[in-house]
Amino acid sequence: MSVFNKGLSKTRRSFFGRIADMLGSTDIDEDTWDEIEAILIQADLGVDTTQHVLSELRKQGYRRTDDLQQGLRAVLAAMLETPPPMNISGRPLSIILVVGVNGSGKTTSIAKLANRLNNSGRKVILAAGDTFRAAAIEQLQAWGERINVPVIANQPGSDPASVVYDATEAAHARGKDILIVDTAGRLHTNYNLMGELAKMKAVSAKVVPDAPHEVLLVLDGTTGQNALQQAQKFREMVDVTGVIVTKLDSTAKGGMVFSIFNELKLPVQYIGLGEGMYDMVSFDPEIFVKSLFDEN
Ligand SMILES: Nc1nc2c(ncn2[C@@H]2O[C@H](COP(=O)(O)OP(=O)(O)O)[C@@H](O)[C@H]2O)c(=O)[nH]1
Ligand SMILES: [Mg+2]
Repeated sequence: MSVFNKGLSKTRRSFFGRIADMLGSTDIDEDTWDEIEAILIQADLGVDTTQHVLSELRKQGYRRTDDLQQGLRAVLAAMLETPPPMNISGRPLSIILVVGVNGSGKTTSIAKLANRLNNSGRKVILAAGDTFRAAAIEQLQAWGERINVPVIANQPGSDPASVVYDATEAAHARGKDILIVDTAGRLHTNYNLMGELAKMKAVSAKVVPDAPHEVLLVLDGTTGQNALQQAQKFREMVDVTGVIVTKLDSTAKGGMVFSIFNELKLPVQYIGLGEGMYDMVSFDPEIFVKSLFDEN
């Protein structure tokens, strides 16, 4: 079983993998459409994306449920896209800002990404920009030690923008080519996250023109459609360039990935399929859809 296949087993077993059994091999009637609609809604594609899928399917004029199943796979696949290569040439220093609400999986995803890049020969350095809690800084430092990537940090409560500045200096001094910045994600009204992110962006741009080169939004896949609302909030604060969807291994709501494409029109760069260092894969539309339907 592939990483994809194993990681997506909850969504597959609860929904898409059952479609064949549910629909059987008969003529299509109104009940068929109701059943498909129910499955898509339960898999958390959201109302708009579900309606899009149904209308695309109805256009095909299928008569038999067997054809409908194949058609569904095709319509779902057509919504997805292979992510473009990230803009991280490393010349000069490439900066990746990672944003998202607390608990979405930012720090873990940063470690996984840093490890991938490091293993492919890139020279990576991390900035502990979530300075609100000591534990957040320590968590990134612990990962840094495990994956053998340096982490630039300051005292808890210090200005995250100055951590970013220090990290760019360190990156230059140590000949690193990619800086990944961890950030805080408290969406409280009395806390100026927008100001904090804007300041981190400004500091990056001052040191390296065009930085940050990528702004990756981390969305918790287990929160389904709520993650889409968070995404809208973050997009109002910062120019998001791509998405990492985490925790798809622990949810049956994997259908939310389709609405990210259909409604947010943002590329999904990676998906998280577990807590371990290697449990994050580049998003591949074909393998994703296949893994949602087929056991092998
Ligand atoms: N099952 C699973 N857990 C994950 C995944 N990514 C992150 N987590 C867990 O989610 C929790 C929060 O992650 P963390 O990186 O601290 O989130 P942050 O607050 O956004 O930095 C931790 O317990 C992680 O181990 C994933 O892809 N799958
Ligand atoms: Mg964190």
